[in-house]
Amino acid sequence: MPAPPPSSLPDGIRYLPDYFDLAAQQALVEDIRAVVEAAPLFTPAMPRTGKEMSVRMTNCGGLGWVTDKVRGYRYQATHPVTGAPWPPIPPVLLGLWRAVADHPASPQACLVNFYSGTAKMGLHQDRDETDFSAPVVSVSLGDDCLFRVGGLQRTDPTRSLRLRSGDVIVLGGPSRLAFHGVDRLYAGTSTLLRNGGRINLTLRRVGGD
Ligand code: MD3
Ligand code: FE
Repeated sequence: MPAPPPSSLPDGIRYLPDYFDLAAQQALVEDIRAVVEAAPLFTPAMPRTGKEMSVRMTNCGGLGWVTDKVRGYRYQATHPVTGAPWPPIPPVLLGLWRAVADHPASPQACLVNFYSGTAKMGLHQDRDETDFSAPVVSVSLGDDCLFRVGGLQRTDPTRSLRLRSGDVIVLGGPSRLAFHGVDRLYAGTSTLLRNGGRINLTLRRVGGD
């Protein structure tokens, strides 16, 4: 029997493995430590049920993505616990956007996801933005994870990708509304973060301007 054709990534996804070298990853971690000092990680909760997510989050940029039981998913200009404005997006991430996003305007939000060893993120679409013409640009730091991406319907077939520290993915065009999630971490695969775990950064345009 002939081998099956290699499964390709959905249209519009650009995978840039090892985009950041080790020194750049270390510098980014320092930038994110400063963000987390100004804007502590919070535990997001699902709308209505109030069920807590296993990923902890914070943001930088003019807007940040937050969620809680009562008010649900949304972008807002201030931290949900401290009430302070989000710290600015580190310059290196603005440079990354300019280099890979192929979009004229700067990112308005950078969501910082922190995964401990057992954290995961169920299959979902990112659709709390109003401007889907801009891509989402993602940076992975720390332990490897198993990332999954499908199509525009939850039941469409999915592809799995092992994301490693320093990898960048650009989710644009038809992939912008693809279902995706993180099935698991591979603990102990990176020494970048002193206490292990994984950080994912997503640069976004929110719209409404
Ligand atoms: C595919 N984060 O924050 S990043 C999220 O690794 C999120 O923390 C995951 O899903 C993480 O919403 C995945 C890669 C990613 C981000 C946005 C996408 C993939 C995407 C939007 C559309 C399609
Ligand atoms: Fe997402």
